Amino acid sequence: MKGEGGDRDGDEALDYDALARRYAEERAKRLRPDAVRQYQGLEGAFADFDTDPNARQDFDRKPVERDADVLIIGGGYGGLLTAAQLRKRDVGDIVVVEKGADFGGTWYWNRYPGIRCDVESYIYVPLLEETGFVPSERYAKGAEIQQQCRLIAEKFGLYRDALFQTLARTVTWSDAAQRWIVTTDRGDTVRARFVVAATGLYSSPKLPGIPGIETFEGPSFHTSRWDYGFTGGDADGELTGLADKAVGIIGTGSTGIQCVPPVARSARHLYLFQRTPASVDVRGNRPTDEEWFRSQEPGWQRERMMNFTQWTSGLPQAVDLVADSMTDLFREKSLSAGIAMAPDERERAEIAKMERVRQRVDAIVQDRATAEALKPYFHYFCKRPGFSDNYLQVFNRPNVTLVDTAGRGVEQVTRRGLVVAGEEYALDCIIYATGFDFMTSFTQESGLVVTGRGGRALDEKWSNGAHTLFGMQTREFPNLFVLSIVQAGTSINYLHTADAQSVYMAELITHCLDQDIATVEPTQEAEAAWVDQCVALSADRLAFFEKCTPSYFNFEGARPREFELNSPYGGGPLAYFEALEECIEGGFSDRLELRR
Ligand code: N01
Repeated sequence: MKGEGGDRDGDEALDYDALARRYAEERAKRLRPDAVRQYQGLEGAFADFDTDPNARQDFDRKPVERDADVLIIGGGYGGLLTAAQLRKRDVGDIVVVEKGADFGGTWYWNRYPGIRCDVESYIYVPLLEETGFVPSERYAKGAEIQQQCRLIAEKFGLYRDALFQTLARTVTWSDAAQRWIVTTDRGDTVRARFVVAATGLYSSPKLPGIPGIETFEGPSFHTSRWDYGFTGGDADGELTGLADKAVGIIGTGSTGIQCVPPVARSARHLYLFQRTPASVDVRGNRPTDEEWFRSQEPGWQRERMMNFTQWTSGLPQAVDLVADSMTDLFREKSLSAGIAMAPDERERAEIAKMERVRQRVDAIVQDRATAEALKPYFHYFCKRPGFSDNYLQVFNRPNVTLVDTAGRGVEQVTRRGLVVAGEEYALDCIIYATGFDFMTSFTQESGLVVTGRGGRALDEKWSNGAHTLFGMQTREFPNLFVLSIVQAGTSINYLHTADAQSVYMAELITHCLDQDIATVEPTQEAEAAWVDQCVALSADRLAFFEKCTPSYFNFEGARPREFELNSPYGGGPLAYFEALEECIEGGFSDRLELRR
């Protein structure tokens, strides 16, 4: 097979040893002693980067003081799913505290041009059967995905008690009241029986610590705070404000490859600053066949989600319902066996896959030097795989320059622009597509100060990494749930994991409310056993990521102790879902201490 999809027949002829050496060399070029410390958040000197272009700046309201059965921090999909499952079980008294001015979370903040889901929308966008929403395309635009968030909030009556443009600050357990006392930056106090911290996986944007970053005189912003006031247009592109501008984008991850094409079409000139090339495979988006969509039998969405997670967990099924570029990887015999495969076999399979991605670059990009610079040399799963049918094509445009930094990154930001290899590129605007803090520290990313029983700080308990049952609960912090993928089994479709977690939380909370159970927390033994299991099962993952090019997946190539503890559950999503179901079916008491 030849062409844009690459040459599968040529895999046998690959020099695997030479490529493995090349991967190791490329990794070595990118390792830095400051690892994750090379980045900085949008605070302190960079607080200006954190203004919300979609919120009312003059928004004001009186502080709220009230009780609630459940307080959910975060109105993204994690919080919405949990609230929806609770409502389905008739839990009425729910307050959602949300930093943004509406529901949506990731999809509220990220409105950059070109934004879409990278997992098929029919399995990514949850509760489609409940709201009746039909995504217009297979990989839906961000605005549609946020629209579904609003529909869920409306359907389950969540607007009435939501506190928007509000940051939860402290979450403190009161043994006397058997409640969490939650305070916010608007002076609110909510006394809640249960707290769900659904603060998101990608909610803490980061900027690169490039010297001089504060000196640039033109506009600059992070992709999750896109400034349409400057660029003009909207998420569909046509950024009319850029017609006479030289724009610099830093970053070529999933966000970079989505926002580069619309900027390239609109700007006078686009300079794309690349440290590591992305792997970019075929996307194949297409409009939804409404007749097909409406002919689906009840329960179809969960079935489709499960089928995708089974395939992408290396468990081939009779039928591949999603059948896209993502499951295609796992349909290839070599990779479908990959999960249980010997490490060297897996390595060869991934090298072969990446070779086809490199062949695709050659098939699309005309300039040979640019094509060479765009070829990724790392194992396919070291980073989240990228898919696009218009990203590589932009490098054939006369108004686009790839500034490859040979793995070193941008050297300096000046008043006028960016410096690479001693050369200054004069720019009217700099856009940072540089990603988010990820699995580093829950308290740091969420900004929450959580204090449990006896004044124990969560920060302190988790100072060397998380200690949880199922990634969601932790002893000494009764009635608290944290929604993340740390110590949780994660599907490539994160919303499948969030769905399973929301059902677990809703079942447990409802059980406690119905049975007058005042507090619930993991037993000492259950928590220790889960942590031990997570550590034991993380060995393969750690060995794999030791060979990977630096990224947020592997703490930028460092191996801190937290890596073992802050990893996803190594048993995979299917075993994780089973463990949750078993716990629900067993009435919770095997692993949890339930006190009246
Ligand atoms: O962030 P990233 P992202 N000089 O961390 C580069 C999800 N997502 O926002 O690779 C130059 O992946 C850095 O370079 P390098 C998805 O899960 C989902 O793109 O580290 N460059 C890299 O290219 C995704 O994985 C969707 O060498 C510098 C980039 O910045 C996650 O969000 C859409 C640099 C950061 O890439 C994060 O993706 C979008 C420097 N000094 C995102 N410092 C969906 O469709 C950093 N970089 C669902």
